[in-house]
Amino acid sequence: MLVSCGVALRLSSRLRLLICTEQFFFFFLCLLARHHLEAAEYTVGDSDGWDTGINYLLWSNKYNFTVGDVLVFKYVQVQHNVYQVTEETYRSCDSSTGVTRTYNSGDDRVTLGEATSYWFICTISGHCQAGMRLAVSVANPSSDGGGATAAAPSPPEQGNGAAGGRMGWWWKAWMLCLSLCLLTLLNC
Ligand SMILES: [Cu+2]
Repeated sequence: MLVSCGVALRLSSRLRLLICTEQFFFFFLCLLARHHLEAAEYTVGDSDGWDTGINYLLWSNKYNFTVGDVLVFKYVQVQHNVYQVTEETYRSCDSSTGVTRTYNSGDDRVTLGEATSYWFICTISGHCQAGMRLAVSVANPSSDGGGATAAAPSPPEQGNGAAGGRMGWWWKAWMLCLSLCLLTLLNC
């Protein structure tokens, strides 16, 4: 009787620890997920940064950009720059017209504030022609990848794929949380 009582007590304290741990991780995950769904930060070109010889069409097709996301252009300051331009200037690489903003810090942060398309080029001689141009289309966060996406450098089905990626991230985090809880239970 006494033994079974002790076991019950030990089990219940384990259970309490489990619930406590799980609540902590769930709270932590909620914070992370909320931040993740609200805005994401993308380093243009990932580890390659903003440079010649990189296919930025391929890069931008990997992601589903939503309003509030931030593009970070990283480059050696005097070697490149970032001009936000019109679609026409993006296509012609002629920056004598169609420039809406310029950046040259080498670590430029551009907030994608509207559900529309954005175009960027580097205006150092020959760089735009050599591939230093980027087009991104930005959707509203509430859209499920189709409707509100701006007319479109990237194909519409891209949206669903990237939304799936976000969901996948959340699911992985949830599984990690469950694994940690299980580990806590086994170790105590
Ligand atoms: Cu350049």
